Amino acid sequence: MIQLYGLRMSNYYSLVKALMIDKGVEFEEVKAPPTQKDDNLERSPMGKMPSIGVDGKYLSESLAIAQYLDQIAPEPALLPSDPFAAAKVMELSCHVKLDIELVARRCLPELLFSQPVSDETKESVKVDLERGMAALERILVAAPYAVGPQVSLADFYIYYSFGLASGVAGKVLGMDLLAAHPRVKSVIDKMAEHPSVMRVEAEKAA
Ligand SMILES: N[C@@H](CCC(=O)N[C@@H](CS)C(=O)NCC(=O)O)C(=O)O
Repeated sequence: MIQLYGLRMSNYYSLVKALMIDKGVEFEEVKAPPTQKDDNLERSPMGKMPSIGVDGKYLSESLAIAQYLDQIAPEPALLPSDPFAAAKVMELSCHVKLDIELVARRCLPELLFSQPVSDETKESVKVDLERGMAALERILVAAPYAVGPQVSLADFYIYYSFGLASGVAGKVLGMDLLAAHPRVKSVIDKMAEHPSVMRVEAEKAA
């Protein structure tokens, strides 16, 4: 049995939970807010969520956890079997994570904690988000999933990154991040109907 540490409100926690459900891996949820306390740092060296526990050992970072899950429970696969196609899924996931979600995060303190971010930060986030969206458009297939007919890891990163990124863009930057990107929106809408995602969202709302 794997322990999943974190809180349901976290997008990356939700992503890992959806992957575990998809793969039929047995897990239990352990409430663990992000802190700099020793027990949390032992699980996650930056004190973030999520992390998982496996036989008394710990692993953090959603991408590393996803790779681990794909190896212990290969079906349904998160990556195509062709090595180059698999690397393209990782490429897309990295761009979404680093060039969109992480960029939007710079404005998260204003959205979540009413801690205003400077106009300068907002301007730079807007510019960087536009650049990240353009990058995503260049490599997105959206037919109907991110890289083609099958769900892959990239679809989970898109779904769980845009919840945060679109919220920040709309509420803090006054920007509709998806308005000019109907193909990205179609992938998000498709993933909203994915059974594991539906269960995660329902349990989050409960
Ligand atoms: N790169 C990490 C990011 C995890 C992350 O940013 N988690 C957020 C919650 S969604 C967190 O713990 N934030 C608290 C903090 O940064 O201290 C991953 O992919 O797992």
